[in-house]
Amino acid sequence: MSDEIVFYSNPRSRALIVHWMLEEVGAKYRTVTLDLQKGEQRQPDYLAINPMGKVPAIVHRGNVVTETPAIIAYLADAFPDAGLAPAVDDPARGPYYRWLFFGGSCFEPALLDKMMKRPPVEPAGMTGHGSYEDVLASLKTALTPGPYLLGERFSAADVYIGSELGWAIKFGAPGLDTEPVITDYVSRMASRPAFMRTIGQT
Ligand SMILES: N[C@@H](CCC(=O)N[C@@H](CS)C(=O)NCC(=O)O)C(=O)O
Repeated sequence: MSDEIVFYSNPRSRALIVHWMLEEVGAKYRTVTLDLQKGEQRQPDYLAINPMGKVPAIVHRGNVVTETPAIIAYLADAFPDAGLAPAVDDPARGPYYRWLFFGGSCFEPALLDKMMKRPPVEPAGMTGHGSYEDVLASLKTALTPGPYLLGERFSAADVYIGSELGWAIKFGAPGLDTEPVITDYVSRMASRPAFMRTIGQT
């Protein structure tokens, strides 16, 4: 069975996060670009891969993986030589999972609430992702003193959270570009060679 990863992507989407991760781990991959405007993500061939009709998705050794943080976690484990996931018995495995899941379950929905100006859901305690302000405060604490979410160690969680923070700053999410702990972190991420390859700056 081929070891090549098939990467279903669109360059103007969350697939960029997976693209960066593929470059970080040094995977051999082939990109299939879907035209989202033309609805290629809704064609039967692709719905057989991801019934959600969304990118990104990967197929590796016959395994389909969808959902950006799941793909990131899968690649970190599939390419252990890249050292982007602490081992299961490493004390850093807990914080690693914590921030990887926090990205998808708290940061992203809180950010979208804020950007879309959605009214707060009542009762507030039922909202699993809490408030945007609490999410940002948690991330600032996690990144202090840094330089990474796991302290001195760069991990796949940084690929996910770093990408989302970079996106959030680019699109003017409040409370970010005035916070050096956040802006320095995002700059650190953007200077990684794998990230620069992803955005075509090398
Ligand atoms: N929960 C998914 C979200 C993926 C997603 O929303 N992808 C968007 C692009 S960023 C998409 O494919 N949209 C096309 C559509 O829904 O028709 C993940 O984390 O990967």
